[in-house]
Amino acid sequence: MDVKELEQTLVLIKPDALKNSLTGYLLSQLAEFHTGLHFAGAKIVHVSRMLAEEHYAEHKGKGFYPALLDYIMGLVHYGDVPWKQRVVAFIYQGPDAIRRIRDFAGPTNPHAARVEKPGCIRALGTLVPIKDASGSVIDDRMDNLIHASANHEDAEREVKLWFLPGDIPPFMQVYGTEVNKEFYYFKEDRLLPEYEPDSVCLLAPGERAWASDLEALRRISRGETAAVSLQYVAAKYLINDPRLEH
Ligand code: 3AN
Repeated sequence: MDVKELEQTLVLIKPDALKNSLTGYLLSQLAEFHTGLHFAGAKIVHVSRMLAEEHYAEHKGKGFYPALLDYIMGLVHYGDVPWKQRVVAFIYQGPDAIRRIRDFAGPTNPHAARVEKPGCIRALGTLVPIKDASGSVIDDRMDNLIHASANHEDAEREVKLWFLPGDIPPFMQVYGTEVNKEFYYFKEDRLLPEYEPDSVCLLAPGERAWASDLEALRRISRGETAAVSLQYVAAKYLINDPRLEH
């Protein structure tokens, strides 16, 4: 099968969709019958700040960025109930998967979605004013229920950020993997070659990992610049790990 047939895209069912009991509706909208796509991965994730920052790295510095992190971390919709702070992450796979899912999701802004594409998923979302300390409205937060990768580059980055190779059935894996040969420990934003108290083992020898992550870890451990940050690699290994400061 050629790679185009196996195109993957990341979908996140966001906390506003969970809160409004829309998960089943969204999944039936995206079913194979409608989209022609298949699940390649699925997990329930308590989104750490590290993962949220990496997922939305392109928006860092924008006015809505802090509110966007709070939103994806579930702090907006489940601020007082930590165990409900989660998203459901999926990889959908199949021909033209990125564009097909984006078509079902619709425009980013829920108001625009209602006008331009009534019936699309995001038409059910809402806009919430973001206020500064003095109470003045500085922007809007877009509660748009679903995340869907925007293009091939984002899809690869996002699938590898949220999923390990072992989360995906072997015949559905499209990105290069490699067997790791080193120990990599992580502590306070640093990469360590050996265990230190309170460090977390990201990878041990013999484990299969994304080849691009291993290349990044080798470069970072030599003090060289890597294509992705240490936080980008570490965030995935720390998904749902209670040792991480959430
Ligand atoms: P999409 O999710 O359609 O790919 P992105 O990647 O540009 O859109 O934005 C990611 C998320 O950031 C959106 N889902 C939305 O919640 C939020 N966002 C994007 N642009 C704005 C904006 N101008 N004001 C407020 N929130 C925004």
